[in-house]
Amino acid sequence: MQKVILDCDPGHDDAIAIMLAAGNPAIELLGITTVAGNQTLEKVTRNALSVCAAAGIRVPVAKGADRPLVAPQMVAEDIHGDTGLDGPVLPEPQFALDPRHAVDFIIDTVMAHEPNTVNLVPVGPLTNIALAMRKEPRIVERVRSVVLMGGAHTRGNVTPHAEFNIAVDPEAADVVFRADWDVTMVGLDLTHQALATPELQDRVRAIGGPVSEFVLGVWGFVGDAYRRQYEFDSPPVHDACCVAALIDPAVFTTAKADVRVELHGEWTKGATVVNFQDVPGMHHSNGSAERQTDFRANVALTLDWDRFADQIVDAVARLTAGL
Ligand code: PIR
Ligand code: CA
Repeated sequence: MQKVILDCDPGHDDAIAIMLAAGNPAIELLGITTVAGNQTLEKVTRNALSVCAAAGIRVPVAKGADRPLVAPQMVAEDIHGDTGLDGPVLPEPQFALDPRHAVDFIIDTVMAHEPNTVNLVPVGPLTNIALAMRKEPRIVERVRSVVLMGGAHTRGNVTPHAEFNIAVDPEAADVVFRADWDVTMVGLDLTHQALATPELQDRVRAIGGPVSEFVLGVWGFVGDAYRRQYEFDSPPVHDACCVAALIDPAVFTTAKADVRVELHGEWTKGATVVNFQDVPGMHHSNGSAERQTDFRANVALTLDWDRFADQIVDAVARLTAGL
Protein backbone atom coordinates (compact mmCIF):
# COMPACT_ATOMS: atom_id res chain seq x y z
CA MET A 1 0.00 0.00 0.00
CA GLN A 2 1.43 3.39 -1.01
CA LYS A 3 0.50 6.50 0.95
CA VAL A 4 -0.21 9.41 -1.39
CA ILE A 5 -0.85 13.13 -1.14
CA LEU A 6 -2.31 14.24 -4.48
CA ASP A 7 -1.57 17.90 -5.20
CA CYS A 8 -3.73 18.94 -8.14
CA ASP A 9 -5.60 21.56 -10.17
CA PRO A 10 -8.73 19.71 -11.42
CA GLY A 11 -8.82 19.72 -14.39
CA HIS A 12 -10.09 16.80 -16.45
CA ASP A 13 -7.12 14.47 -16.17
CA ASP A 14 -6.68 15.53 -12.53
CA ALA A 15 -10.23 14.30 -11.88
CA ILE A 16 -9.32 10.87 -13.26
CA ALA A 17 -6.15 10.87 -11.15
CA ILE A 18 -8.26 11.52 -8.03
CA MET A 19 -10.58 8.66 -8.93
CA LEU A 20 -7.73 6.26 -9.65
CA ALA A 21 -6.03 7.12 -6.34
CA ALA A 22 -9.26 6.70 -4.37
CA GLY A 23 -10.46 3.68 -6.32
CA ASN A 24 -7.37 1.46 -6.21
CA PRO A 25 -6.75 -0.64 -3.08
CA ALA A 26 -2.95 -0.33 -3.46
CA ILE A 27 -3.17 3.42 -2.74
CA GLU A 28 -3.95 5.03 0.59
CA LEU A 29 -5.04 8.55 -0.38
CA LEU A 30 -4.07 10.68 2.65
CA GLY A 31 -5.45 13.85 1.16
CA ILE A 32 -5.96 16.08 -1.83
CA THR A 33 -4.36 19.53 -1.98
CA THR A 34 -5.22 22.13 -4.59
CA VAL A 35 -3.22 24.75 -6.45
CA ALA A 36 -4.06 27.40 -9.03
CA GLY A 37 -3.29 26.03 -12.49
CA ASN A 38 -5.83 24.87 -15.03
CA GLN A 39 -8.19 27.41 -13.50
CA THR A 40 -8.25 29.75 -10.51
CA LEU A 41 -7.75 28.31 -7.05
CA GLU A 42 -11.41 28.80 -6.11
CA LYS A 43 -12.60 26.92 -9.19
CA VAL A 44 -10.17 23.98 -9.02
CA THR A 45 -10.81 23.57 -5.30
CA ARG A 46 -14.54 23.39 -5.84
CA ASN A 47 -13.91 20.90 -8.64
CA ALA A 48 -11.87 18.68 -6.31
CA LEU A 49 -14.82 18.61 -3.91
CA SER A 50 -17.24 17.93 -6.78
CA VAL A 51 -15.15 14.99 -8.00
CA CYS A 52 -15.23 13.59 -4.46
CA ALA A 53 -19.02 14.03 -4.39
CA ALA A 54 -19.47 12.40 -7.80
CA ALA A 55 -17.41 9.33 -6.87
CA GLY A 56 -18.27 8.97 -3.16
CA ILE A 57 -14.72 9.86 -2.08
CA ARG A 58 -14.15 11.16 1.44
CA VAL A 59 -10.61 12.36 2.16
CA PRO A 60 -9.24 15.68 3.47
CA VAL A 61 -9.13 18.40 0.79
CA ALA A 62 -6.92 21.41 1.54
CA LYS A 63 -6.71 24.58 -0.51
CA GLY A 64 -3.26 25.90 -1.40
CA ALA A 65 -1.51 28.63 -3.38
CA ASP A 66 -3.62 30.96 -5.48
CA ARG A 67 -0.78 32.04 -7.79
CA PRO A 68 2.76 31.10 -8.82
CA LEU A 69 5.82 32.13 -6.78
CA VAL A 70 7.12 34.70 -9.28
CA ALA A 71 5.47 34.28 -12.68
CA PRO A 72 2.16 35.95 -13.55
CA GLN A 73 -0.82 33.60 -13.28
CA MET A 74 -1.85 31.61 -16.37
CA VAL A 75 -4.86 29.28 -16.72
CA ALA A 76 -5.82 26.70 -19.38
CA GLU A 77 -9.37 27.74 -20.18
CA ASP A 78 -8.96 26.61 -23.82
CA ILE A 79 -8.61 22.99 -22.70
CA HIS A 80 -10.47 22.84 -19.38
CA GLY A 81 -13.21 25.44 -19.91
CA ASP A 82 -14.64 28.19 -17.72
CA THR A 83 -15.12 26.01 -14.63
CA GLY A 84 -11.80 24.18 -15.13
CA LEU A 85 -13.82 20.97 -15.40
CA ASP A 86 -16.44 21.69 -18.06
CA GLY A 87 -18.43 18.74 -19.41
CA PRO A 88 -19.76 16.51 -16.63
CA VAL A 89 -22.46 17.63 -14.22
CA LEU A 90 -20.52 18.94 -11.20
CA PRO A 91 -22.34 17.92 -8.01
CA GLU A 92 -22.49 20.09 -4.90
CA PRO A 93 -19.63 19.48 -2.47
CA GLN A 94 -20.60 16.97 0.24
CA PHE A 95 -18.09 18.03 2.91
CA ALA A 96 -16.06 21.06 4.04
CA LEU A 97 -12.44 21.81 3.24
CA ASP A 98 -9.71 20.90 5.69
CA PRO A 99 -9.08 24.12 7.65
CA ARG A 100 -5.34 24.05 6.96
CA HIS A 101 -3.52 25.62 4.03
CA ALA A 102 -2.33 22.93 1.61
CA VAL A 103 1.29 23.71 2.51
CA ASP A 104 0.60 22.99 6.19
CA PHE A 105 -1.44 19.91 5.31
CA ILE A 106 1.49 18.54 3.29
CA ILE A 107 4.04 19.30 6.02
CA ASP A 108 1.87 17.95 8.87
CA THR A 109 1.04 14.78 6.96
CA VAL A 110 4.58 14.02 5.82
CA MET A 111 6.02 14.67 9.30
CA ALA A 112 3.27 12.66 11.06
CA HIS A 113 3.98 9.48 9.07
CA GLU A 114 7.02 7.22 9.27
CA PRO A 115 10.01 8.40 7.24
CA ASN A 116 10.09 7.12 3.69
CA THR A 117 6.38 6.24 3.52
CA VAL A 118 4.54 9.24 2.05
CA ASN A 119 4.61 9.80 -1.72
CA LEU A 120 3.92 13.26 -3.11
CA VAL A 121 2.04 13.26 -6.40
CA PRO A 122 1.98 16.82 -7.77
CA VAL A 123 -0.01 17.03 -10.98
CA GLY A 124 -0.36 20.80 -11.31
CA PRO A 125 2.07 23.71 -10.98
CA LEU A 126 4.62 22.97 -8.22
CA THR A 127 3.90 26.06 -6.10
CA ASN A 128 2.59 24.22 -3.00
CA ILE A 129 5.46 21.73 -3.04
CA ALA A 130 8.13 24.44 -3.29
CA LEU A 131 6.49 26.45 -0.49
CA ALA A 132 6.26 23.35 1.72
CA MET A 133 9.97 22.63 1.13
CA ARG A 134 10.89 26.14 2.19
CA LYS A 135 8.65 26.12 5.24
CA GLU A 136 9.77 22.67 6.40
CA PRO A 137 12.98 21.55 4.66
CA ARG A 138 12.93 18.21 6.47
CA ILE A 139 10.14 16.97 4.20
CA VAL A 140 12.76 16.48 1.44
CA GLU A 141 14.52 13.61 3.19
CA ARG A 142 11.31 12.31 4.75
CA VAL A 143 9.10 11.67 1.70
CA ARG A 144 9.40 8.34 -0.07
CA SER A 145 9.15 9.73 -3.60
CA VAL A 146 7.82 12.55 -5.71
CA VAL A 147 6.01 11.40 -8.84
CA LEU A 148 5.07 14.53 -10.72
CA MET A 149 3.25 15.27 -13.94
CA GLY A 150 5.18 17.97 -15.75
CA GLY A 151 7.81 18.73 -18.33
CA ALA A 152 8.73 17.13 -21.61
CA HIS A 153 11.91 16.16 -23.42
CA THR A 154 10.77 16.35 -27.02
CA ARG A 155 7.96 18.90 -27.25
CA GLY A 156 5.90 21.13 -24.99
CA ASN A 157 2.20 21.98 -25.05
CA VAL A 158 2.16 25.70 -24.26
CA THR A 159 5.29 26.62 -26.20
CA PRO A 160 7.44 24.39 -28.45
CA HIS A 161 9.54 23.34 -25.45
CA ALA A 162 7.51 24.08 -22.31
CA GLU A 163 4.81 21.99 -20.69
CA PHE A 164 1.99 23.79 -18.84
CA ASN A 165 2.63 22.73 -15.22
CA ILE A 166 6.29 23.76 -15.39
CA ALA A 167 5.62 26.86 -17.51
CA VAL A 168 3.04 28.20 -15.05
CA ASP A 169 5.50 28.21 -12.14
CA PRO A 170 9.05 27.58 -13.40
CA GLU A 171 10.71 28.85 -10.22
CA ALA A 172 8.75 26.36 -8.09
CA ALA A 173 9.67 23.55 -10.50
CA ASP A 174 13.33 24.56 -10.28
CA VAL A 175 13.20 24.23 -6.49
CA VAL A 176 11.62 20.76 -6.76
CA PHE A 177 14.07 19.41 -9.36
CA ARG A 178 17.14 20.70 -7.50
CA ALA A 179 16.23 19.01 -4.22
CA ASP A 180 17.86 15.76 -3.18
CA TRP A 181 14.87 13.44 -3.25
CA ASP A 182 13.59 10.64 -5.44
CA VAL A 183 11.80 12.48 -8.26
CA THR A 184 10.08 10.90 -11.23
CA MET A 185 9.19 13.26 -14.05
CA VAL A 186 6.09 12.04 -15.85
CA GLY A 187 6.14 14.43 -18.76
CA LEU A 188 4.26 14.80 -22.01
CA ASP A 189 6.43 12.21 -23.77
CA LEU A 190 4.83 9.64 -21.47
CA THR A 191 1.37 11.08 -20.93
CA HIS A 192 0.62 11.56 -24.63
CA GLN A 193 0.64 7.75 -24.79
CA ALA A 194 -2.07 7.55 -22.09
CA LEU A 195 -5.00 8.16 -24.38
CA ALA A 196 -8.65 7.68 -23.46
CA THR A 197 -9.31 5.87 -26.72
CA PRO A 198 -12.80 4.85 -27.91
CA GLU A 199 -11.94 1.34 -26.66
CA LEU A 200 -11.25 2.60 -23.12
CA GLN A 201 -14.33 4.81 -23.21
CA ASP A 202 -16.48 1.84 -24.25
CA ARG A 203 -15.15 -0.23 -21.36
CA VAL A 204 -16.00 2.57 -18.92
CA ARG A 205 -19.45 2.98 -20.53
CA ALA A 206 -20.12 -0.73 -20.06
CA ILE A 207 -19.76 -0.31 -16.26
CA GLY A 208 -22.76 2.05 -16.21
CA GLY A 209 -23.92 4.24 -13.32
CA PRO A 210 -23.05 7.77 -12.20
CA VAL A 211 -19.25 7.41 -11.89
CA SER A 212 -19.00 6.01 -15.42
CA GLU A 213 -21.22 8.82 -16.66
CA PHE A 214 -19.03 11.42 -14.93
CA VAL A 215 -15.84 10.01 -16.46
CA LEU A 216 -17.41 9.94 -19.93
CA GLY A 217 -18.50 13.57 -19.45
CA VAL A 218 -14.91 14.45 -18.57
CA TRP A 219 -13.47 12.71 -21.64
CA GLY A 220 -16.20 14.04 -23.94
CA PHE A 221 -15.37 17.68 -23.23
CA VAL A 222 -11.58 17.36 -23.10
CA GLY A 223 -11.64 15.06 -26.13
CA ASP A 224 -13.28 17.83 -28.19
CA ALA A 225 -10.78 20.37 -26.85
CA TYR A 226 -7.82 18.14 -27.77
CA ARG A 227 -9.21 17.51 -31.24
CA ARG A 228 -9.56 21.26 -31.76
CA GLN A 229 -6.33 22.48 -30.17
CA TYR A 230 -3.88 19.64 -30.84
CA GLU A 231 -5.55 17.45 -33.52
CA PHE A 232 -5.46 14.43 -31.18
CA ASP A 233 -7.96 11.64 -31.88
CA SER A 234 -8.35 10.92 -28.14
CA PRO A 235 -7.56 12.98 -25.03
CA PRO A 236 -4.50 12.16 -22.88
CA VAL A 237 -5.17 11.25 -19.24
CA HIS A 238 -1.88 12.92 -18.15
CA ASP A 239 -2.18 13.08 -14.38
CA ALA A 240 -3.49 9.57 -13.79
CA CYS A 241 -0.16 8.19 -15.08
CA CYS A 242 1.60 9.29 -11.87
CA VAL A 243 -0.88 7.41 -9.68
CA ALA A 244 -0.71 4.41 -12.02
CA ALA A 245 3.04 4.11 -11.49
CA LEU A 246 2.63 4.00 -7.70
CA ILE A 247 0.04 1.24 -8.08
CA ASP A 248 2.32 -0.72 -10.43
CA PRO A 249 5.81 0.52 -11.33
CA ALA A 250 5.72 -1.67 -14.45
CA VAL A 251 3.15 0.68 -16.00
CA PHE A 252 5.99 2.69 -17.54
CA THR A 253 9.73 2.51 -18.13
CA THR A 254 12.09 5.25 -16.92
CA ALA A 255 15.63 6.42 -17.55
CA LYS A 256 17.96 8.38 -15.29
CA ALA A 257 18.49 11.99 -16.28
CA ASP A 258 19.70 15.35 -15.06
CA VAL A 259 16.64 17.60 -15.33
CA ARG A 260 16.93 21.37 -15.17
CA VAL A 261 14.26 23.99 -15.57
CA GLU A 262 14.90 26.82 -18.01
CA LEU A 263 14.16 30.07 -16.16
CA HIS A 264 15.53 32.68 -18.50
CA GLY A 265 15.27 31.55 -22.12
CA GLU A 266 13.63 34.02 -24.45
CA TRP A 267 11.81 31.19 -26.25
CA THR A 268 12.33 28.35 -23.79
CA LYS A 269 11.22 29.64 -20.38
CA GLY A 270 9.58 26.82 -18.44
CA ALA A 271 11.19 24.08 -20.54
CA THR A 272 12.69 21.04 -18.84
CA VAL A 273 16.21 20.45 -20.13
CA VAL A 274 16.63 16.69 -19.88
CA ASN A 275 20.15 15.25 -20.08
CA PHE A 276 19.85 11.47 -20.19
CA GLN A 277 22.57 9.50 -18.50
CA ASP A 278 23.03 7.19 -21.48
CA VAL A 279 23.70 9.93 -24.03
CA PRO A 280 27.36 9.32 -25.03
CA GLY A 281 29.80 12.11 -24.30
CA MET A 282 27.40 13.99 -22.07
CA HIS A 283 28.29 12.32 -18.77
CA HIS A 284 30.77 14.85 -17.57
CA SER A 285 29.28 17.97 -19.09
CA ASN A 286 29.00 20.68 -16.52
CA GLY A 287 27.77 23.93 -17.92
CA SER A 288 26.71 25.14 -14.51
CA ALA A 289 29.00 26.42 -11.80
CA GLU A 290 26.34 25.69 -9.20
CA ARG A 291 26.04 21.95 -9.53
CA GLN A 292 27.78 18.99 -11.11
CA THR A 293 25.77 17.03 -13.64
CA ASP A 294 23.55 14.86 -11.49
CA PHE A 295 21.35 12.17 -12.99
CA ARG A 296 19.07 12.09 -9.98
CA ALA A 297 15.72 12.21 -11.75
CA ASN A 298 13.81 9.32 -13.28
CA VAL A 299 12.16 10.34 -16.52
CA ALA A 300 9.17 8.30 -17.73
CA LEU A 301 9.55 6.98 -21.26
CA THR A 302 7.21 4.22 -22.47
CA LEU A 303 3.71 3.43 -21.21
CA ASP A 304 2.18 -0.03 -20.97
CA TRP A 305 -1.21 1.23 -22.17
CA ASP A 306 -3.04 -2.05 -21.46
CA ARG A 307 -2.04 -2.04 -17.80
CA PHE A 308 -2.95 1.62 -17.53
CA ALA A 309 -6.37 1.14 -19.14
CA ASP A 310 -7.10 -1.87 -16.89
CA GLN A 311 -6.35 0.25 -13.81
CA ILE A 312 -8.76 2.98 -14.92
CA VAL A 313 -11.57 0.54 -15.65
CA ASP A 314 -10.98 -1.28 -12.36
CA ALA A 315 -11.07 1.98 -10.35
CA VAL A 316 -14.31 3.16 -11.99
CA ALA A 317 -15.89 -0.24 -11.25
CA ARG A 318 -14.77 -0.19 -7.59
CA LEU A 319 -15.95 3.39 -7.01
CA THR A 320 -19.29 2.51 -8.64
CA ALA A 321 -19.71 -0.53 -6.39
CA GLY A 322 -18.91 1.58 -3.31
CA LEU A 323 -21.60 4.21 -3.89
C1 PIR B 1 -3.32 19.98 -19.99
C2 PIR B 1 -3.06 20.80 -18.90
C3 PIR B 1 -2.88 22.15 -19.09
C4 PIR B 1 -2.92 22.68 -20.38
C5 PIR B 1 -3.13 21.85 -21.47
N1 PIR B 1 -3.13 22.39 -22.73
C6 PIR B 1 -3.36 20.50 -21.26
C7 PIR B 1 -2.88 20.29 -17.48
C8 PIR B 1 -3.19 18.84 -17.13
O1 PIR B 1 -4.04 18.78 -15.99
C9 PIR B 1 -1.84 18.21 -16.78
O2 PIR B 1 -1.58 18.17 -15.39
C10 PIR B 1 -0.82 19.11 -17.39
N2 PIR B 1 -1.45 20.43 -17.19
C11 PIR B 1 -0.47 18.81 -18.83
O3 PIR B 1 0.26 19.85 -19.38
CA1 CA C 1 -3.18 18.84 -13.75
